[in-house]
This record gives sequence, structure tokens and C-alpha cells, in this order.
Amino acid sequence: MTITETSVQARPSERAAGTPEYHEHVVIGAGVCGIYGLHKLAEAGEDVVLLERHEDLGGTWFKNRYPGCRFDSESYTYGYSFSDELLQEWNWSERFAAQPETLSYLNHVAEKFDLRRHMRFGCSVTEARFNEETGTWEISLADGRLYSCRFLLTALGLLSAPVPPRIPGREDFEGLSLHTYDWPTEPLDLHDKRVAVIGTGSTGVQIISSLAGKVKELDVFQMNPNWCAPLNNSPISSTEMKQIKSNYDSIFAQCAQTPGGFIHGPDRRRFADVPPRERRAFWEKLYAEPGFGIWLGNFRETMMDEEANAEMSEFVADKIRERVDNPAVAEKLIPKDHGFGVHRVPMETNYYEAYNHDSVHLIDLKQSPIEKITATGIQTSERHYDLDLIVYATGFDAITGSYDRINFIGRNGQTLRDKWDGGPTTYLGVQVDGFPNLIMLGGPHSASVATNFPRAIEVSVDWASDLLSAMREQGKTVVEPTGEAEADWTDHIRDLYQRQLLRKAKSWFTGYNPNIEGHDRTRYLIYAGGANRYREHLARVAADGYPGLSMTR
Ligand code: NA7
Repeated sequence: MTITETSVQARPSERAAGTPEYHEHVVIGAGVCGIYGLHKLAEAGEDVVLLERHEDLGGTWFKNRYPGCRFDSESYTYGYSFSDELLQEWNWSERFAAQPETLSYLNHVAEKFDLRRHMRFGCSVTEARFNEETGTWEISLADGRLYSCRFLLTALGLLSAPVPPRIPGREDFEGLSLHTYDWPTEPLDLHDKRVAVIGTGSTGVQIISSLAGKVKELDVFQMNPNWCAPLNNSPISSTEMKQIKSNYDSIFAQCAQTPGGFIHGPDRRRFADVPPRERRAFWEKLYAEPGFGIWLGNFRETMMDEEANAEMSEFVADKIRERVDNPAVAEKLIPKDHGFGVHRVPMETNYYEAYNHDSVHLIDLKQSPIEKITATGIQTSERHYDLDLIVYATGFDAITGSYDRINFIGRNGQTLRDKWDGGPTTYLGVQVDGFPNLIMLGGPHSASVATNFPRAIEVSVDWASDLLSAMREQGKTVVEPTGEAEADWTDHIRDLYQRQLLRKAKSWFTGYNPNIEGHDRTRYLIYAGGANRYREHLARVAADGYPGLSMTR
């Protein structure tokens, strides 16, 4: 079925204006999480519809089409684990697949499990209001259509509210300018273009590496550098894919044991027990291996202890110095404001070598800040840069941004935006006091944030599905957390940050964003105790009959 046909079929033209279309369950978002949430309910024969604001499914993988976009979870740990048949029929071509392959995979899943018939595209939810009399949610779309449901399940995405920089003159630029999230679906021919990239987070690093040497001039505008490490990507041969297929059980079992949900778990040796020369040899090995091992397979102390972290950081700084020809440029690429791994580590392919091209220029915004964007380029305090394309790789209103875009109205007219003004409060990252039957699949304070996403959301979706089954069995129709349970969980989230150097991060992990009013301070957004512990916690709550949740009617 084509996209257009689906959208047309979704439009309830025969429905009287103003009458909502009712479903027992509404899922918002057709990304990795929403697709699985939908499948789980549809498979159980439940009445469910999925509303998606974009023209097709895929979420992050539908929208992020910039050159170099790929994930840094091992491909074979990123696919869904729920269907053996799916695991056995899908072949990943690379250890870390690029965006088009991941999007194809998600489309394949939707086709295979016949999920499109439940999906409605072009459905931008603007408001969701809880009706206390009926115990249902009333949902309004941007185009005026209405839906209602008993259970509202959100799969809104962690990084789906893009934020451009606060720089004067953005509207004045006469060339093409875009946020990486809005890269066009048709490829851009950039070989003779002067391109600027603003931002050097994971996205900027991927795009810079990919464009270096392939465009006429590439100007990188860097506020603060990040600690990056080699992805060490490679193709997966058919023999290796066969081995992976016969090993899925142990691969997923391994992911389930690690805090990040990846195949990489922390090294259990004590940092102090390993002599410095051995530590360096260990880091050399990790640096040459594929994936997040250098970050998540390291000594635990590198994430918790200042001295261990400083030694590790120096090791990576030396690598940067080795890889960048110009020593002055190398120094600018070495972070001074945080240690290795405190922010999310961008995984790279020839990122540092990009700066060895004559056509790539690093502009240190600490030395020469951007004053404004002009009709023809970017004016810094030092000079003007003439440009054809400006790429904003400036990140997202992470985790809560996609919630803030919808006006959720709970009991007594309270809005979620107001309630979360000082940072999110949740019980288990699943529910919010005062917002009954609103079930977040991978919301703030859950382990989906900042771990191997599919592994974590499968846990969240399965748990939510069990909760709904338990309610059905008991004849309950409304579920909500107690205020006390929410306060305890939110305190627990804050405590978890205090144990790690993460507490010092000025990145999206801590809700920091220089381009959003009020986001210049720490907000506690992620469950920092590890996906494995989070899963155990959820399992205990379910086994104990859901303490902290009140089920009524
Ligand atoms: P990030 O990681 O939030 O990075 C945004 C980058 O943009 C970062 O380098 C910022 O510098 C920079 N930035 C933000 N505002 C400005 C202005 N005004 N001027 C110059 N530079 C600016 O977003 P990404 O999209 O790279 O990655 C998000 C996640 O997506 C990633 O972690 C993966 O999980 C997938 P700063 O650090 O604030 O100095």
C-alpha cells in the first residue's frame, strides 16, 4: 500500500464533524518504540490505532537522512528480538547499519506483521485531554480531527524535537539552510558547494566526516569539542551473518546483562589493581575494536572517579594528537570542559582525519563567536564566511521536548507542561500522577533514554502490556500512580546521577540546551542506574502486584 492510500483510508470523511473516532488504545508515534507497542497490542487482538505526525513510519530513522547517518549500536543488537522468524530472515549488511537500511528494516517489520492497517499518517497530535467523567482521553489533531481512547500510549521519540541555534539573522540567509533532522529526501549535490556545519555532537561528527573532501569548502563551527572514538565499522559477511543468526539468544542475553543494553559491559577489574602500562594496552585494544567498548566496556571508575577519568581522557587526547596533522587544530578538538565519556561519546569514522583536508576549516567559537547570519553566510567576530549551505547540527529539545509539543491536560485541568516545568516527574518513567491511563513507552526516567533503544523499549512495551492485561483480568479501567510513588521515583532518579560524573555533564543527558530558555541548568531526564537494573525494578513491581499504582473501576 502506498503512503497516500494509507492516509486517505485514515481520513474518516464519513464521520460527522466533531465526533471523535474511538479506539480502546491510541499509540502516538511510529518510530522503533511505537511500532513495537502497536504490534504488541494488535497481536493480542486489542482495538488500537497509531497516530504519526510524519508522512510515513520510522521516527528517527524516517527523519534523519543527513549524509553519514547511522547508529552505533551493533546492527544485530538493534533489531527487535520478539520474533525468531524475523531474526532469521533479516540480514544486516554492516556491523553498524546506515539510516536507509534501518528504515528498510522498520518497513519490513511493518509489512510482515501487517501493521500499516493500524497506522494513520499526517496525524499531528496537538492536545490530549483526560475526561474525568468517562475516564477516556480526548485527542485533537492539528487539522481538526478528533480521536478518543481509554489508554493513551506515547512513543514520541527521545530526539524528535529539533532545535535550531539562537543566532540572529537566520531568516536572512539566501542560500539553503536546514537542521539535520530536516535533510531532504532527495540527495543534495554538494560537490561544488561551500558548506558550514554548526555543532559537533554525534550528528555533526557524522556529517562532517562524511562531507570532508567531498564538498568545495567545509567550515565547521565548533562551540565545545566532544570526545569521539572510532566506530570501526565493517561489512557483515554472509558467513558471519549465519553465525549471528545462530547466536541471537546469547547475544540478547548478553545485552540484557549490561547497563547500556549493548554487548559491551564494564570491565570488572578495579582500576587501581591494573598497572598503568596494562591499562594503556587495554585502552589500545578497545580503541581498535568496533563500537562502544571504549566507553561502556571500560573500567567502571572511568565514569565515576575523577582521576581515572583524567587518565583515560589523556589517552584519547593523545590519539587525537596522533590523528590530526596540525597540532593547533588538534588542541582545539580536545575537550577541556569535561572528561571522556561524561557526555555521550560520538562514534566516528575518520572524523579527526577530516581536519587534514585543505578544504576543511575548524572555527573555534570560543575564540571567534558567531555574531550573526547574513544573506550570504556567517559573520563571526573575526571575519565573514561566504556559504551556499548552512547545516544546523545543533541537537534537540531532548526527551521532554516531544511531550511539551502536545498539550496534555490531566485531572483538574493541570497540564503536563506546567507540571514538568522544573523537570519531569514520573513513576518508573511510565506514568505521571494526575494523568491517568497515560502510559509512556520509553519516557523520561526510563532506561530507554541513553541505552540501546530497541532493547530497552521492548522491556517497557512488554511491561506496559502486562499491566494492561492485569487490569483487564481485574476489571479495572483506570490506572495512575500515587503522588508518593512518583516523588520517590523522581528522587531515586536524582540520586542515581549523583553517583556518576554524568552529574557534571552539560549535554542533552542532563537536559542542557543553550538554545532553549530555561534549559541552562541540570534537569534529571534519564535512568542512570543501567538498563539491567531498571528491568529488574520493573519486574519486581509487576511481581508485587504493582505497588505505587492505583487501579480503579
Ligand atoms: P547534540 O549532541 O545535542 O549536539 C549539538 C551540538 O550543537 C553541540 O556540539 C553543541 O555545542 C552545538 N550547538 C548548539 N547550539 C549551538 C550554537 N548556538 N552555536 C554553535 N554550536 C551550537 O545533538 P546531536 O544531534 O549531535 O546528537 C543528539 C543525539 O542524537 C546523539 O547523542 C545520538 O544519540 C543521536 P555544545 O556542546 O553546546 O557546546
